[in-house]
Amino acid sequence: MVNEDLASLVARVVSETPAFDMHTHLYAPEMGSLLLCGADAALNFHYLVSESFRVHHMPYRKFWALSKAQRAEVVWNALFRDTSPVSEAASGVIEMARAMGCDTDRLTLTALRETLSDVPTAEYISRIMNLANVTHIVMTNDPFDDQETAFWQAMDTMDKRFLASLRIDRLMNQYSTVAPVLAGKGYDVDPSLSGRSIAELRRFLEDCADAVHPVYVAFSAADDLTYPEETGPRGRILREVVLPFCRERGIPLSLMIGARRRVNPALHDAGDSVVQADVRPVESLCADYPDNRFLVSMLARENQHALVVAARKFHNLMPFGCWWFVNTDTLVEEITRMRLELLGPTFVAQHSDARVLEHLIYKWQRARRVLTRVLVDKYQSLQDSGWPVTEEVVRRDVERLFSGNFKQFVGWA
Ligand code: HDL
Ligand code: ZN
Repeated sequence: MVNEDLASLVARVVSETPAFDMHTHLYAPEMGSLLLCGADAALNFHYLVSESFRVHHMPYRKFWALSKAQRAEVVWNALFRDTSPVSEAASGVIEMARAMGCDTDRLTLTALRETLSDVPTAEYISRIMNLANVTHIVMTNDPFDDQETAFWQAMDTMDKRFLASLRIDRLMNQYSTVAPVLAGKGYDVDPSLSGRSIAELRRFLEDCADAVHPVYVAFSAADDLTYPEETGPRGRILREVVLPFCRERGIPLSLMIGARRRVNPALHDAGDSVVQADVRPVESLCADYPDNRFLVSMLARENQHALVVAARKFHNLMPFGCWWFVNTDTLVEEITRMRLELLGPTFVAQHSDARVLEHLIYKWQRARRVLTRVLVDKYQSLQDSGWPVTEEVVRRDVERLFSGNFKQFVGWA
């Protein structure tokens, strides 16, 4: 029997505890149109785009020929008029609309467009971060995205609530393609990693980090990440460039494993899928590099348990968030229970992966609802065993799960 006082205490503390959103696709407002917000951006979110095709079955070419506003209309009609918005992403639109003041009992696309803003002013950003109770937002910064790097020189003067991470998927997974791009930027590298390539790749990472001051370095992989990796350039770049760079810079490497890209290319960003991967390379990396720290998130539900067990073996391994296809109420609850039961409150409970500013609202409301449910259950068991569960210990644990574990892991001052 849950003690109502305990349930309301946990709910209040979880609600009051700010979150440090350690993985998003948001950008500082000074980076212009890269920071997405507003109704049309929200309805063009790739999760909703892919779900809408299951309803309207429009030819891909016809859909992509539409304007952003027209695509938003098609998505709205499919997911909010012709069917019920019960999916994670569709119901999220209703939640954020309600939080922003819409009458959701008669919500229209027009009302949504009038209530949300397409312009991310400082006030609008603060309003949404306050609603979501998020204090910091970690961006995903791609050194090979020229539209984005055009802003990098000014990074130091940008909104301090937005922090950088260095996302090096293209270096790790498409080195033969980026080698000539790097050579064109003055780095003496070649596709076979001969000559000064390794030293120059290290200089490239140092130059990127000097510009954006990343809190971590990240790359994603499908199920092809092996370690030691003898074939292809990724193994050498990882061992001889990235790991020493992270160790000497004192920042973790984030491995995001299980994303199989462009399974349906016609869906663009919505065309990626999931694949079950092997956790053993993660264990071997943690074992061989005890002075490196590894943030790890895996995309397949089937990998979650082995990742948690690996985190029991290696304290330089920090599982984080419930990523993308496992960021659903059902799987977030399953994963959070698994982690609490095997790790205690020593992991990063969630990240939003927000692509649109207003996503912060529903993704963190969801995260708080699920964490509250799970923590009430766990604290109730403790209390039933006679252990004192005070507001102080609940607040300490939730602060760790929402920010402290991450900040400590990345050496946040
Ligand atoms: O690779 C990633 O960081 C993923 O999060 C992808 O960006 C994915 O498209 C996404 O937005 N997931 O939420
Ligand atoms: Zn992401």
